[in-house]
Amino acid sequence: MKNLLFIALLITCLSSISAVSLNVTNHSFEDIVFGVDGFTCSGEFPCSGTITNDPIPGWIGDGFVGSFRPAGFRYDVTGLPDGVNVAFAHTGVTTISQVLSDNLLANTDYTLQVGIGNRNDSTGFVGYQIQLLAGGVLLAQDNNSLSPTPGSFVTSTVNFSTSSSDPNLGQALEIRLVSLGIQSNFDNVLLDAETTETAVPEPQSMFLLGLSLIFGLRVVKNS
Ligand SMILES: [Ca+2]
Repeated sequence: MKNLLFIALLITCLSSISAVSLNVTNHSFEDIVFGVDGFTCSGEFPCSGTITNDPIPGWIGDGFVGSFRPAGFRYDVTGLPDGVNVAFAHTGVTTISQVLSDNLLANTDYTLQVGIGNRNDSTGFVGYQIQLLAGGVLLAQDNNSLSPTPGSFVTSTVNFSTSSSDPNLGQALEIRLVSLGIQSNFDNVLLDAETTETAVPEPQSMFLLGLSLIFGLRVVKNS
C-alpha cells in the first residue's frame, strides 16, 4: 500500500496535465438585460426590438443578429443551457464570431462546446456550424451534425489537438457560430484547453517529489 502511494506521488510530481477554461467574452449572452422576449438588433433590418450598434457585446455579427431573452414557451423541453439570454441569427447564412485573446498553443487539446437551440415556434430546424479557427484558418468544426427537437437545446462539441509543429501555432483563436437559415439560437460558449506535454515540476512539486523520494526509500529499506 505504501509503495503504491509512493508511486502515485512520484507520477503526480513528474507529469502533470493542466486544463483551463479560456476567456470568451459574454459567453452566455447575458450582458444585456431584457424583459421577457426582449431582443436587440443592429437596425440594418426591420426590427421591433432594441436597436443598437452592439447587439451582442463582445461578438461580431454579419447579418440580422442579436441578444435575445426568449419567453418560457419557446424552450419548454430543455430550457436554456445557461442564464436567460441566447444569441440569435436571423438571416440566410449568418455568422456570429469572436477573436479571443488566447493564441493557439502547441501540444494542447481544445474542446469547444456550444448550445444549439431550435425554437418551439420555428418552422423547422435550419442547421448550423460551430467552428474553431486560428489566424482565420478553420481548424475544426461541427457541420450541422445535431438536430435539436422543437423547444430544446443540444450541445455541440468540437475537438482539436495540436502537436509541437502545427502551422498555426501562435495565431489568435477564433470562434464562429454559423446559422444556415432563419433562425438558429446559440448559448453557453465554452472553450477548454488542456496541455498534453510533460510539465517541468514547479517548486511545490519538487518539494513533494523530495518527500516522496525520502518516504519511498524508507519504505524500500524497511520492506
Ligand atoms: Ca445564456
